[in-house]
Amino acid sequence: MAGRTVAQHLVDLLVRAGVRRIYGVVGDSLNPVTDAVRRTDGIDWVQTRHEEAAAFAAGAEAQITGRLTACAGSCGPGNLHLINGLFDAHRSMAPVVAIAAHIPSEDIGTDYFQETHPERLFVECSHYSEMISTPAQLPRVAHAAIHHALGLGGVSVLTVPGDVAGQDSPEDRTTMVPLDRSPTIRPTDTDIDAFARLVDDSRRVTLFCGAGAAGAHDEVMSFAGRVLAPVGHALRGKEWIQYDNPYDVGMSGLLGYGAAYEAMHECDLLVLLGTDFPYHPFLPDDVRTVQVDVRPEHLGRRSRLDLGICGDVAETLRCLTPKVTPKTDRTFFDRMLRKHADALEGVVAAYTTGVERHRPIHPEYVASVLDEVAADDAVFTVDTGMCNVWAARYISPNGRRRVIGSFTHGSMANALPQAIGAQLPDRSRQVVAMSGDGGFAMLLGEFLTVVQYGLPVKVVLFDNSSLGMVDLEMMVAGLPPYGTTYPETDYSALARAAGAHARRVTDPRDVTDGLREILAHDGPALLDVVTDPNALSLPPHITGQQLTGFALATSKMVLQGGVGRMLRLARANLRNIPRP
Ligand SMILES: Cc1ncc(C[n+]2csc(CCOP(=O)(O)OP(=O)(O)O)c2C)c(N)n1
Ligand SMILES: [Mg+2]
Repeated sequence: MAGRTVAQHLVDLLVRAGVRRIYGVVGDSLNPVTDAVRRTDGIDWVQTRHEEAAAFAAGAEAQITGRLTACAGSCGPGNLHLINGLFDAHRSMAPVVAIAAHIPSEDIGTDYFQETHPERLFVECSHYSEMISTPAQLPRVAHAAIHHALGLGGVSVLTVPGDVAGQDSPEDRTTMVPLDRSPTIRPTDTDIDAFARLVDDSRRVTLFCGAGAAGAHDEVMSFAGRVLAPVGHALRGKEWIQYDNPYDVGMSGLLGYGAAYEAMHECDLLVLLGTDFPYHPFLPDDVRTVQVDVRPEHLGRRSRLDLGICGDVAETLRCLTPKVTPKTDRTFFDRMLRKHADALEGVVAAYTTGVERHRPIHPEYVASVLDEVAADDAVFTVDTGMCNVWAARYISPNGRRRVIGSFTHGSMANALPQAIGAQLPDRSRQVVAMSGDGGFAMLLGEFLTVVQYGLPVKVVLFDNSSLGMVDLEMMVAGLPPYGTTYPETDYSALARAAGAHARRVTDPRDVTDGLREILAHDGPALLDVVTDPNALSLPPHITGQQLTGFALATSKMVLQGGVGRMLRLARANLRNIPRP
């Protein structure tokens, strides 16, 4: 097509690569891009209030749809604001192209008004970060950006000076590679044979799964069944692996529960499947370890590695399972299932009965009711902070629900903008943001975005007037809480002033009704639940030192922690143990 500008050409390429919307905030240097979006069918501009939210939303849309998404910011501060959301998208491997508009090309290098160097600034949060200095570069550089984001999973950043974006673009004869069909990576036969030998030589095998086990539920179950292996998971593996799992022994890590830690430490072969689980103190160093990952650079970077397999989890297990000798000794497996059920019974007993009458409202009660009343295919976006703990323990995955958060980057304020990106591609799907009051206030302006677009996002606000997670961390470190509290704020009044439906609940008897009411509302809605700031949760494996610190500061605090519907699964799995 002749007579296109660089911006128009770029937008056309993004549409061909599957991008349906560009999230961002407009600006002078971005005008050629936004104008091209305005004139192009099949792509919309989504106007967020803060560019960080634009990047979070783009990352969430990519995680929900699996498609390429995009965000943009104007020169200098405009695109600089994208950075935290881009870090999150990149570390979640969400394919996102970010357009960083730049100052006029003739002024680069003169400390010009708003001058930054986006092509340098974004290097650390992208696979590809390049500047388009002349129109002739556009076709190949844009293709490279798209293919890096889709092919490697993560962010590409294109820095485009406003004047270059407005110039005429050259002809483009490059064919877009259809990257929506990702290839299957199959390990070599030598690797599979070595893997099978290790499994056959081991009496007690444990599997530990991460987000890389997405789409491999059946393969993991049949392999676990053949070798009688307990199956644990990391937080990001939970939504793919924990449901319909007769081998479940829970989650390991700071928010862990159940017997995953024991199963991983007491086996003689640990199989890590698609996990880049970062907390090496939770991984054994005296157990033989096999790791399977499509990304060879992840192999062995967290733990001991006796065999590293580069391959898809599902494909690797499809090749491996028929080659291993079925195991018949159930001793270890049954012991771990019992341990798991006991561990869950233990915390449920500690999680005081009568919580439905507890005032201030106990956040775990809110999460457990939300789990019951939310849709079977709901998307939950979860704020960093205590909401992470409540979602990990109470939101039951089922293979249709999705749970996304800032699980690798660990940024606050992710839930609300991620809900925007999760809702826009499908307004009929229930999207619930589980927000902390600190996180919600941090990107509060995005609630106006939700209302502006009439998105039926439901915000469940865990309003404890505090930065609760940090309160807990300070106590664990033996410090008195400091800088962690906020004055009480009626967020329901704020939400109503913004034009949404909202309700504030302070009485636990209103929680179920309040949740049902906002979920049923046809439009943006918020439930401000005034929750107990002293609802604490501790990982099952804290050190003595941490405990001492904790004990120092905790004299008046109540230590509680439930596990919701997981106990039912654990009890049901126990029934599968054959009677002697
Ligand atoms: C951008 C950012 N700033 C600071 C932190 C450190 N931090 C982690 S959780 C948290 C508190 C979150 O408070 P809130 O959203 O109210 O959730 P709560 O833990 O109280 O449920 C803080 C300050 C962070 N992770 N990200
Ligand atoms: Mg809070």
